[in-house]
Amino acid sequence: MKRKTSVLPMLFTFLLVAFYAHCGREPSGAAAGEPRIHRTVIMSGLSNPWDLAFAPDGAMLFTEKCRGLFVRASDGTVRHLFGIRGAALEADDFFCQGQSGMLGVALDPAFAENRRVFVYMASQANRVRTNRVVRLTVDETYVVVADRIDIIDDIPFKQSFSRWGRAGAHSGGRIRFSPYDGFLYVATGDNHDGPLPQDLSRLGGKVLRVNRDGLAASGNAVPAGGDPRIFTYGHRNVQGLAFRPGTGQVFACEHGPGHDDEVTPLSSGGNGGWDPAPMPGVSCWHGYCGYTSNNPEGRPTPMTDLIRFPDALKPSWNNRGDSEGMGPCVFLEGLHWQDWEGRLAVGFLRGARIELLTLDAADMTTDASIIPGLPSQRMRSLVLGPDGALYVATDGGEIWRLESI
Ligand SMILES: [Ca+2]
Repeated sequence: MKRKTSVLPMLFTFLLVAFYAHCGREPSGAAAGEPRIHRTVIMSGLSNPWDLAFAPDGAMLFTEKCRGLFVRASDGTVRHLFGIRGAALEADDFFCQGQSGMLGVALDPAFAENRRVFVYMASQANRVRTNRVVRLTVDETYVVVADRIDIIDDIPFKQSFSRWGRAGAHSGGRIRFSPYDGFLYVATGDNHDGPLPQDLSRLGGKVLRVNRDGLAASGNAVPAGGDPRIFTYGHRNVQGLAFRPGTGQVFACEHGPGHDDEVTPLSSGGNGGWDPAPMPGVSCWHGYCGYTSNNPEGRPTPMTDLIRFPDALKPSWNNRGDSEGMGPCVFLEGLHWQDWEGRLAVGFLRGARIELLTLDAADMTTDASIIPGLPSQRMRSLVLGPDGALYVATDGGEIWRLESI
């Protein structure tokens, strides 16, 4: 008797194989040697979270642009530490406008002993408003915030609306301690002010390098007559700072003008080559040629002008052709990242993605790929947690934990 063949077991097997194949691709589409990424939303409903930092006890400090500094303690409790009314320490001079407000946050490398927290914020303490780097102390229970000292109080702020945008534009705002030299690096912006990035007497359009009191770091090689707190100059609007594992090389991730987002390895005293001031014979609205041309030939103002500044800092990577709002960046560290270990993760705002850059020994980018499977969100902050996971703050109000599995 001929045995009857049922299609049901075959169909079941097919569906089972298809199911596991599908699971294997989700959510990251990992290739051999690449990690799969598991994403967890650990906070949501926040108002423009801008930056975060982890304490050794597991607490996560984070900023909201228009409200101030918060902590999510290791037990999940959230407290408002500093900023508008209701915070443990209120700041009457704090305000938010345009791209400015409470931006970067960094913890002292010796936080466990000295409990010092640093934030970058807009202040109207003086008639001419500025961005400031403010130092605070917070007690071990995250209830008492005290000892406010404004260690840098003279970072330029865009005072009013212009043809190029609103007040508060291009304020920079990322602050990071280098684990290699121990200094605090501070990213500032050009304020839509043409001469500012190449003006060595003012702090806009720069990367600053200071000690914990805000004084110039030793080894800042700013040209003679310049402000000694300047580490590099000639920047547009640096949004990310990262330190390469192993060498400590500092990188700036910089928001471009409609073309040319840049990732640049920095060296002390270097000129980033951005000069949006009009050259002789050129006229630009409000004296700012950042979106047009600063030169008689009509070339778009370059992010790195190697014709006028042949010794300018060379970018490692240029998101050529279409600025997509480069924002934060951080190196992935740890063997759990597999093939991604040592890559530079770069977040994009309008581009709504995270790119991974592979760098050679000379800090130049040899390959770029996208972390697959993530929702399209404006990526505002990227930080490695003490657990080795990558934490992401989005403009949409969420904080994610990206774990490699
Ligand atoms: Ca540049």
